[in-house]
Amino acid sequence: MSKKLVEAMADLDEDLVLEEVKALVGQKVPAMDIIASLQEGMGIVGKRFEEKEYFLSELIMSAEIFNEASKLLGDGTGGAGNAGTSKYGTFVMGTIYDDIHDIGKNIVTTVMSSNGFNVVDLGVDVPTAKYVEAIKQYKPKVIGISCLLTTAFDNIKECIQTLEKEGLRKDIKILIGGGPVDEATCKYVGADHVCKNAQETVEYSKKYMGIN
Ligand code: B12
Repeated sequence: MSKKLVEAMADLDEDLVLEEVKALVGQKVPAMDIIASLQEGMGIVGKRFEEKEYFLSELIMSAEIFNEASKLLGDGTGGAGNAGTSKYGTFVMGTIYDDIHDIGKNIVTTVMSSNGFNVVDLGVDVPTAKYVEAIKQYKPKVIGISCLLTTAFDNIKECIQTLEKEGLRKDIKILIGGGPVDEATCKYVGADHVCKNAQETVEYSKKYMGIN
C-alpha cells in the first residue's frame, strides 16, 4: 500500500495522484496493488463526505481522479467485457437498480475479462428483469451484483428471490461486492459469497468452475 497515494487520493490532489501512480507503474508495482491504494483513499473520501467535510462535488471529483489514474494502468481497470472471446465460463455483472456507482464494477469486469472469463457487463441501475434475461440468454456460471448503497440492499434481496422463483438460481453462484457489502449483507440478501476485490472474484470463480 502506498501511503502517499492513499493520502493524495483522499485529499483529491489530482496532480500528486497521477504523479504517484506513474512512479509506481515505473517501479513495476502490480496494478492491483495500486488500485488497492486508490480504493483505500476513496474510502477516506467517503468518510469525509459522511462527516460533511466533503460534499457531492468532492465525490464526483474523486471518481474523476480515480478514472484518470486508472487510464495509466492500462488493462488493469475500467472498460467493458469481451463477450464471446474467452476460454472460461460466462460471468454476468451489473450494479443493482437505484445504484449508479460503477468504478468497482468496472475494475472487476476488466480483471475477470483479462483472466479469461467471458464477461457480460449489464451496466448500472440494473433492474431484476435484466438479470433474468441475461441469465436465460448467456447461461452464466457466476453472476456478480455490485452495490455501494446500503439503501439498495433490499433490491439485491428482491433480485435474488426473483431468480429463485424463476428457477434460475440452481446452477449459478451469486457474488456480491462493493464498499459497504459484508458477510452480514451476504446472509441478508441470500447471496453465495462476498468478494472484497477483483482478485478475490477471479479466485472464487476459478475455484467454483474447477479451473486451476
Ligand atoms: C465515487 C463515489 C461516488 C460517485 C460514483 C461515480 C461512479 N461512476 O461510480 C458519485 C459522485 C456518482 C456518487 C454518488 C452517490 N453516492 Co457515492 N461514493 C463514492 C465513493 C467516494 C467511492 C466509491 C468507489 O468508487 N470506490 C472505489 C472502488 C474501486 O471500490 P468499490 O466500489 O468498493 O469496488 C471494489 C470492491 O468493493 C469490489 N467490488 C465492487 N463491486 C463488486 C461486485 C462484485 C460482484 C464483486 C465480487 C466485487 C465487487 O471490487 C472493487 C475493486 O477492488 C464512496 C465511498 C466508499 N467508501 O466506497 C461513496 C459512497 C458509496 N456514496 C455514498 C452516497 C450516499 C452517495 C449518494 C447517495 C450521494 C448523494 N447525496 O447524492 C449518491 C448516490 C447515487 C446513486 N443513486 O447511486 C455513500 C453510501 C452510504 C451508504 N450507507 O449507503 C458512500 C459510502 C460515501 C459515504 N461514506 O457516505 N458516489
